[in-house]
Amino acid sequence: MTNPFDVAAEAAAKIAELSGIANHDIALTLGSGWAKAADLIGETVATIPATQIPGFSAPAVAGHVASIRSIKLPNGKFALVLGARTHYYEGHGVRRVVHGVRTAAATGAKTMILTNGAGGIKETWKPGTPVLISDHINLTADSPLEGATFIDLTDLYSKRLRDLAKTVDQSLDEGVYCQFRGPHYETPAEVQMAKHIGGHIVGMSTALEAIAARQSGMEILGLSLITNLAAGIQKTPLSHAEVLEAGRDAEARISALLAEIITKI
Ligand code: 8IG
Repeated sequence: MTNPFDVAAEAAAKIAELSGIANHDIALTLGSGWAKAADLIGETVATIPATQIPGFSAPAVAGHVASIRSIKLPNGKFALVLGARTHYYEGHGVRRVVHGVRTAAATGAKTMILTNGAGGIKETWKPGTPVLISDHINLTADSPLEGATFIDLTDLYSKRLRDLAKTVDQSLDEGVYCQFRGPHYETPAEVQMAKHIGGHIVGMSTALEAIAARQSGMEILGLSLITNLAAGIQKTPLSHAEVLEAGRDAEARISALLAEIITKI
């Protein structure tokens, strides 16, 4: 079987060729609600359909963009924007899930910003609230690491970067992200379980990606947009349409926030 790091190196070489940018400094995965950030952080140098890059697959969900962008930041650094997240629930295996992160590392990125849309367990969080991820609980029973690869996950979501984000917006709260397999949302009982084991945010991405980013030596910033209160916390049933709507409503504000954070990294 092909080594996943070789595929990531091939992907990075193709990005360098098609973008004309030999190395990137920062990488971002933009989840639902965060897509506009790409337009605010700098000048787009190249937009590459993800399908032209080795190892990427077309996205499964409407509202997720399938392109990879190279952006020149005001400070002269280059950011790689991955708009083509592969979710674990798509069933292509965890290698495909973390391919974007490994590709980002292979382009030279030292910082990985992981964003997502997620459900909130804290009742004080209204839909549209951005939250810093302080740690995670991986409930997928899977790992991107293969074989006897023992990787420390202390301070996985960099305290330094969380503090930096708070200098931009002091009102930013933090929480522990629980990754469920999905694609179904949780039952109210599962949300209560997540709460009891120390979770504040429920989602279907990010934790596996963060583990791979740590393995590649990147510093990680995790941001969730709370698009809905988790099942049972919110009294009405969850709908994907509402989730997209909350994302759209908050998009301009959180994208500006992210753009400002990036200039400080
Ligand atoms: I957006 O309530 C979004 N993604 N697991 N639960 C899970 N994922 C989500 C949710 C949610 N909302």
